[in-house]
Amino acid sequence: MRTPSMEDYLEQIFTLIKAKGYARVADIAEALAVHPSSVTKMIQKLDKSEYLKYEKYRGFVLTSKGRKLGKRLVDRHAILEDFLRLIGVPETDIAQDVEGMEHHVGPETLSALSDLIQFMKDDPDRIAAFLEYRARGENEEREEDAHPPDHDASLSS
Ligand SMILES: [Mn+2]
Repeated sequence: MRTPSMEDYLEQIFTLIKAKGYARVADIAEALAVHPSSVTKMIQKLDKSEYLKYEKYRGFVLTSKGRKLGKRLVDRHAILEDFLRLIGVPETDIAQDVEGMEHHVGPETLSALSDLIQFMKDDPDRIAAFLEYRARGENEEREEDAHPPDHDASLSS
């Protein structure tokens, strides 16, 4: 498994604070499946970059810079998740794929994806047409596997 990045930490911290009002090292460690000492190290790094203010024994709070970026990261995650779900990616793949994709998606791509999602949702027929198109393709592939095309027949026709 890949090592969570600074963005993953900030995203997780923002999510925890939004849900519970605070983020504890143990909760962050559990959510990201890392050792608590890695969390402490990253918190110090985020503190140095002024995304949060770390106070020993008292925990930490996000700065406005940290809140702003945290929100952007959480939104980006949500948009990508929405997008994959919309195009019919199985739930079992969505979480892992978003984790891999999100760090590479720039604002222009995200904005285009966001518009595409809206475009599709504005008219559910568009989504239905796409899903149907994909289902048809999959059926054709299955048929081709079952009956490999006869080359002589296709040449003579
Ligand atoms: Mn994420």
